[in-house]
Amino acid sequence: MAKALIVIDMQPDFCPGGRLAVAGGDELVAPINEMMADFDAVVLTQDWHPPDHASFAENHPGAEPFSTIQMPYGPQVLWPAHCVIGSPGAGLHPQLAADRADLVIRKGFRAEIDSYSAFFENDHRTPTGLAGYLRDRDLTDLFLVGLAHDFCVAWSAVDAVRLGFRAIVIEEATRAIDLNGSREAARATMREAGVVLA
Ligand code: VGL
Ligand code: ZN
Repeated sequence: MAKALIVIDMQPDFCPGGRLAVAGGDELVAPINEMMADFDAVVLTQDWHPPDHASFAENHPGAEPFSTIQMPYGPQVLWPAHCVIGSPGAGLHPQLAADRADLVIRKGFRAEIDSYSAFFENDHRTPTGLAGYLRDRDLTDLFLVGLAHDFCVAWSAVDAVRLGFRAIVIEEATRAIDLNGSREAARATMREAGVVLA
C-alpha cells in the first residue's frame, strides 16, 4: 500500500483572473504544497487544449458558454476557451511546488473530445495512461485535491474507484465551479461510487 497525492488542474486559467476562474482556486496552492511531503508520490494533472477544442463555446457558432450540447460521447458543457496549449493560463500555477511532482499528466489534448477525468477522456473509455502508472508503482490510495471539485476532481475520483483504487477527496483543498447545483450533484455521485469525502 502506498499513497499518492493527485493534484488536479492547478493552473492559472482556473484561478481568479483566469479564463475559467474558480472562486478561491488560488487559496489552495499553499495548503497543497504543504501536503506534498506526506505522500509516497505526487502526481499533477494539466488541462491542455488545442485552440479548436470541442469543449470551447467559441468553436460552436451561436452557442453560449456554460450551455450543454450533445457530443458523440454524451453531453458536454461548453466552456469559455481555457488552458490553450502554450498559453500562460495553461501552465502549472507558478507558486505550485511542481518540482516535487513525480509525474505531470496532460489531458484534453485531442480536439474532438474533452477529458475531465485524469484516467479517461469523456467517452469513459479512452485511457490517459495514469492507471497503469499508478499500478506499476503500487500506488493504491489516491488523495485528490485541486480544481474543479465538481468536474475534474469528481470525475477522476469516481474513475479511480471504478478502476480499483481507494479514492479520498480532501474537500477543503478543492473549490467548485458549481454550475446549476453541480457541486452537490458531484458529492452525491462520488459518495454513491464509494469515494471518501474527507
Ligand atoms: C475543468 C472544465 C473544463 C476542471 C477542466 O479542471 O474541472 N473544468 N476543463
Ligand atoms: Zn478543460
